[in-house]
This record gives sequence, C-alpha cells and structure tokens, in this order.
Amino acid sequence: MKRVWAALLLTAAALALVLYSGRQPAETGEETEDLIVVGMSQVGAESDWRVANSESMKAVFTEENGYRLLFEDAKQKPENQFSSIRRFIQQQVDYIVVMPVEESGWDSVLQEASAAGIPVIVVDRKVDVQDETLITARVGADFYAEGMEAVRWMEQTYKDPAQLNIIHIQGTHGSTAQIGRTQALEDGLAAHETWNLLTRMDGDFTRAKTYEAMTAYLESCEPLPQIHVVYCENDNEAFGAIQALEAFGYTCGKDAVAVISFDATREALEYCRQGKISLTVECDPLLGPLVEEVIRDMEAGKAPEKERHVKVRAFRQEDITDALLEGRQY
Ligand code: GYE
Repeated sequence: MKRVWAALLLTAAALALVLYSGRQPAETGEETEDLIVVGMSQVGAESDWRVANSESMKAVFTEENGYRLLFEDAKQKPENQFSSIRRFIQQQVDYIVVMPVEESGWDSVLQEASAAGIPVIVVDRKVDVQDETLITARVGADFYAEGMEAVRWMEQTYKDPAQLNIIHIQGTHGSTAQIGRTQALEDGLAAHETWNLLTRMDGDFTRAKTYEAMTAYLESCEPLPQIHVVYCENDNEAFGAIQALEAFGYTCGKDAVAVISFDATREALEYCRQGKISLTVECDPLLGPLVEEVIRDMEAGKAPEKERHVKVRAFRQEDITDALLEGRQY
C-alpha cells in the first residue's frame, strides 16, 4: 500500500510540475526531470552538409543538456514539414526549430504556431512570410554573399576572357541557398558581356542527380563544348559533375574545367587539394550551439538576436593545409 501511495504522490508531483512549468516531464531513472521540448523539422539528408547539420543539432539538444528533441526528417518535401509543425503544435512543444526546404508556403502554419504561443526559430534557409513577427530568430548563412565570393574569384581568375563558357548547376528550387547563390551568378553574368552561360541544370543539391543531368547534357552535345567554369551550388553537385566530366574525357582543374562549389566539407577540401575543385566556399553547418544560444536567451527572458549570420570563407588549392583537413569536423 505504501508503495501505491508513493507512486500516486510521485505522479501528482509530476503533474504539478507539468502544470506549473508547462513542460513535459521526462523519466530519467528514478527521477523526474524538467526538460525543454524542442520540435525540429529538418530538410532531409540530401548532402554531407545536411548530415553534419543534423548531427550538430542532435549533439546539443540532448537530455543531458536539459532538452527533449523531437526530430523529424521532411525527406525534402515541404508538405512533410508543414505536418511536422502541426504535430509539434498539438504536442505543445516549447520551441519549434525549422530548417525549411523552400521559402514559400509558411504563412498559415506559422500563424498557428504563433497562436499557440510557440516561438519559431528558423535555421539555415529562410522562410518568406508576410508577417516577420512570426519568426523569433534566424540562424544561418548569407547565401548571396557566398555566391559573390565565387563571382569575385571568377573575375580575378579570368581577367579579360574572349568568352568564358559557364555551366550552372542549381540546388533545390525555391530554397534560399539556391536563390542566393543563383542570384550572385546571374549578377555576374549580367555584368560581364563575355561570360556565356552554356546551360543551366537542376542538381537538387545531390551528387546522383547532378551526375545524371551532366551526363545527359554532354551526351546531347555534338561536338563536346569547351567548358571553362562549372558553378555547382553545393559540394555534392560538384562531385557528381566531376565524375560525369571525367567520364567524357574532360580534366577538372583551374587551367582546364574550373569547378566551383559551396559548403567546403572535408571531402570537397580533399578535391580542392588535388586541384579538381578550384574554389569551394564555406558554409558552416555546425549551427547547433548557435540555436541553443537563442533558446538560452529566451529562457533567461532576453530577446534573442533576430538574424545571426555565419561567416563566409573561400578556399583555393593553395589554402588547403594538413591542419585544416585534420580539424575539419564535417
Ligand atoms: O549548401 C547543401 C544543402 O541550405 C546551406 O543545403 C544549405 C544547403 C547546402 O543540401 O549542401
């Protein structure tokens, strides 16, 4: 009987805790602990960048650190994200963290989160909403600035070309990373009469799709074109493009076909050291600690910084050192 009372008392105490803090109790052995519940909707696992980004979140939002993480993978489909967010609202999570697949379509679901009083933190890509107050904070890169690093490199490398033949491989359409990186190249093309866009193709940020698209393009060319630059909107696209180009007899390198990529994962830095990627622009995926700072600020009653950008760096072959490669966590 004593045990029954003890159990009842414990349950009542746990219930009181939930009512008091609005938080869900989590069982950790004998004890009941107050955890901050974070509902997280991730794009998918389309690239090495994305995998590193998810790992960074999972490493920070642990029970040990005081969180219960509800992690959902949208498999690159915006509609999956919208249903995840609605589930999180029903579950009355404390925070919603979203890495959006695309920018559009967010107004109503974020209004629902706001009506439920749940702060929304946008990570990596952006959302395009009428009412900016629906977003508590955004942590991520400035993708246009990244693209401009590449455009400036092209300007410096090809001073006065008679004609510069460029292939552009785009990322997932409608994602901020695609929009910003594409805009930079478009501005470069508009500013230089001799820059000539051979073709633009969709690589969806993946190696496989890019390999297929590049192979299909080269198969359709008779004779094969002279290519100076392949502007890939992420590393994985660059790996696929290089594989296809080499299969058709092209050499990738600064004095042959210069491949440009974004992310600068360790594998891309390796390619860069070998000279197969001529420029890789860094986009830091390790955003977990920055997102946690936002939550910590809010827990302490402070208004978080509304927009936090990670810094942009670009690497060429001569910048790659052993120390850089060894220290690379992704
Ligand atoms: O460059 C790419 C990923 O949104 C910054 O998405 C991200 C991009 C990144 O799949 O590799």
